Amino acid sequence: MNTTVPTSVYAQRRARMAAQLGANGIALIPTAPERPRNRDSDFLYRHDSYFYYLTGFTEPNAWLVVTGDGTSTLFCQPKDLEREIWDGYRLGPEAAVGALNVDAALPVNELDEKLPQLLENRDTVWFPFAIHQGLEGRVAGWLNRVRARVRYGALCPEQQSDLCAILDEMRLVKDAHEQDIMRRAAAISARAHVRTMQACARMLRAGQDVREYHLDAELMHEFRMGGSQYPAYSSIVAAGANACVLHYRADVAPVRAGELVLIDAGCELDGYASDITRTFPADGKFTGPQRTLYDIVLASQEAAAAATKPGARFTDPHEAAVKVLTQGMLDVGLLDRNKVGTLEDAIEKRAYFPFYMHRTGHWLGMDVHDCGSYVEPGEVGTVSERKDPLSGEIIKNRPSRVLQPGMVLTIEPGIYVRPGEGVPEQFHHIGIRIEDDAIVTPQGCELITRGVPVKADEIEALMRG
Ligand SMILES: [Mn+2]
Repeated sequence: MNTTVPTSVYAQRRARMAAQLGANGIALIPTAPERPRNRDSDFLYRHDSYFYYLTGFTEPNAWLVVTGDGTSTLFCQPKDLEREIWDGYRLGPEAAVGALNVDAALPVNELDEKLPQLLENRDTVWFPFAIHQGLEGRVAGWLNRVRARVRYGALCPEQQSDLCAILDEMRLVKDAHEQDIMRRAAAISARAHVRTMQACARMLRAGQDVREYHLDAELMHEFRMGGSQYPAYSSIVAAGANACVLHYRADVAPVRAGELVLIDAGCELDGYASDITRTFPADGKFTGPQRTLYDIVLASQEAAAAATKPGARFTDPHEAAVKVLTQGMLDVGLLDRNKVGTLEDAIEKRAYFPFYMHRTGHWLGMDVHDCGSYVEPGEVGTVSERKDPLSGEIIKNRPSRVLQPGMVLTIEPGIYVRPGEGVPEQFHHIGIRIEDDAIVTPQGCELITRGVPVKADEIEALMRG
């Protein structure tokens, strides 16, 4: 259970959600299942983000039921001394009412008996669609039990609605408690990147065999020393050419002096993710071509950060980054002016795409790719069509989300150079990404991950030891 946030905060979130269910609505929110890994071992347990957002409760086998009048009922594991000896402490329904600030708590083994009663005489049942395998079937089973009682005067809900539509909008704007946790998660991750860069240079200076997994271990050390429960996603530690594989993991490749290392790693703290990428020279000194591309990526990130402010669209930072990246590609000969034309032509034709093939950011929160619509809700009907210049497919454009204070997103431009016809050899196999986490503020944005330096000179200074 998270004790850093007062239980009243979760109660207020439940009340805000309840007010949107309709007077006769009811919402069902299960937490995540435990997942077997092999034989009788489970994967490390991670609660469901929606459930946690509304309860702060981290035990498995739990459900939250909220009715339109604002009444919250928790179903959780009953106290069981024998199970607790093996698996650990359980809060239990009796203590849960006070500890979690809910109106009622019941043992989870009574779920199938109690749910049909709770669903009776409601008009709409809300639950997260397409998140929990088998949930739709369980809801159907409970509704059938209600229908069997129609001849006794019971009314059965006639509508099912996606609860994510309500919760995604709420989660998109982070309150002060969430921002505080995210700043602390970001600070731990920043320290982990600093530690890892320094360890890399130090080990190479000492003549040691440095592998990607050694650097992964340094990250994990700092995450856990900072109190983080686990990484927010599988850390990417990519030495040399591996940086051009976007979803590479930390593997066994040797880390060599003269090559770059790309690390995309962030910890999860009390249910919230951080997400940082740094690219640094393994031995602490950029080569000329590495530095040239690095400075282009950094300039594009600065342009994207400047475009991250209230009233701007979610796509504005991406467009700002693409402009700087494409200009840089033209300047250094990655793109040939004679073939792609002016900067505007190159952007229009998406000529940068072979070297920059992903978006410049995503929402960040409890999930590393957090929920929340990227389309402005009031403008979903405003559709324009264009033909993608590369695939030829028709793309429907809807107005992108307008940024507002409290939204949190990453800013992560990059350049990835695979060898190809006309690609200058000095840049072959260089992959660079720079990623920071930004909270949109009333004035602009706050980069919460700058505890780890980002300027090339500062990285070199840090790695000199
Ligand atoms: Mn990211």
